[in-house]
Amino acid sequence: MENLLTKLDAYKKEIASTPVADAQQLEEFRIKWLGTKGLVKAIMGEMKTVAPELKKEAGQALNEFKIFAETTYETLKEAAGGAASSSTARIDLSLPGDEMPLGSRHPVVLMKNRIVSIFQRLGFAVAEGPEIEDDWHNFGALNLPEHHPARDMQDTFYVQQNPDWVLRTHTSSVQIREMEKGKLPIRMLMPGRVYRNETVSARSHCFFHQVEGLYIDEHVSFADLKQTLYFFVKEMYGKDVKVRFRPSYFPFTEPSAEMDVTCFICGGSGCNICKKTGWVEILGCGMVHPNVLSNCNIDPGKYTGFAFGMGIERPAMLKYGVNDLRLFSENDVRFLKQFTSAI
Ligand code: 2U9
Repeated sequence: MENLLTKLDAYKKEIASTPVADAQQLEEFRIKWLGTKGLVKAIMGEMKTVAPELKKEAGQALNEFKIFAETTYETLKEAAGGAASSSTARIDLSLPGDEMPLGSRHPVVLMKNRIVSIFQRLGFAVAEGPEIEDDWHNFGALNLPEHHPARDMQDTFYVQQNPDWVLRTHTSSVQIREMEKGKLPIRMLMPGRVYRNETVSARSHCFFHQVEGLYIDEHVSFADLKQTLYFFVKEMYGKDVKVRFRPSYFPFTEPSAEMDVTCFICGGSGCNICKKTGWVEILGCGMVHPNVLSNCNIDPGKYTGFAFGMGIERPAMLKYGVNDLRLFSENDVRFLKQFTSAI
C-alpha cells in the first residue's frame, strides 16, 4: 500500500511537470497516461494486489489520481487549441479568410441602366418580352408591309421549325403586346437584345441591344417628344450639348426624325467619332403611325403617341473606349473585370 501511494505521488509530479507545447506532445501525453495501455490503466490494475482491509483507501487514492490525470489532459488540450490528435491541424480563427473574387456588371448593362434610370424619373415603366416573336408582333402590327426589305431572309433570322417565327429585330414587338392589352395611357420603356442577320465584325454584330420608348395618351404631340428627349440628352451627355432633329423615315412612325447631339468627344470641333461633322447621331424617333394604333385597337382619332429607339452598344463603346463590338459578347474576364461601377 505504501508502495502504491508513493508511486501515485511520483506519477502526479511527473504529470504536473510534463511539457506540452503542441498537438503532437499532447497526443503523446494522452497515450502515455490515458491510452488503453497507459500508466493510469496499469496502476488501476494494481488494486487486486492490495489487502482487503486497505482496498477502500487505495480505491480512493487511485480514483483521485485518475481524475487528476484526466483533468490535466483536458486543461492541456484546451490550451493547445482544442487539437485532439496529431492528425488534426490546429485552426487559427484569427487568420484572414479566402478572398472571394467580386463580379462586375457588363458595360452594356451599365449603359442600359443609365438610360433606363433617366426615363424612369419621367415616369416611364420598364417592360420586357420574348426574343422569339411571331411575324405579326415583329412586323405586321408595326406597319411593315409584306415586301419590306427588313422582312428579307438577308436581314432577319427566321426560326427553321416555324416560318412565322423570327428572332425579334427590335423591341417594338414588346410595345405592341403592351398596346394590345388596351390599358391607356402607356408610358413605357423596352430595353432588350435584338437580332439582325449581319456578318460579325468590329463594327457590326448579329445581335445587339437597344432601348425603345413609347408614350400614348390623348393630346400627345411632337413637342412632348422633343421635351422628353431634351431632358434625356441633358441628363445623359450634360447640359451644354446642343441637339438637332433631322427628318427621317420609319414605317412605324409618321413624322419620323433622327436626333443628333454635338459631339461629346471633341465638343463639336470635329474628330474621327463625328467624322469631322461635329454631330453624333444618338437615336431615331417619331409620332406613332395611325396604322400601328389601329392595329392594336387604339382609336387614332382619340389617342396619339410618340416613340423612340436607340442602340446601347455604340454609346457604351464611346463612353468606355471600346473599339471592337465583339468584345461585348466574348466573355473575356480580362475585359469584363475592368467595369466596376456600382450601377
Ligand atoms: C411602336 C411604334 C413605334 C420605335 C422607334 C426608332 C425610331 C429607331 C433604331 C435606333 C438604333 C433602332 O437600335 S437601333 O438600330 N430605332 O430609330 N425606333 S422610332 O418606334 C416605335 C416603337 C413601337 C409601337
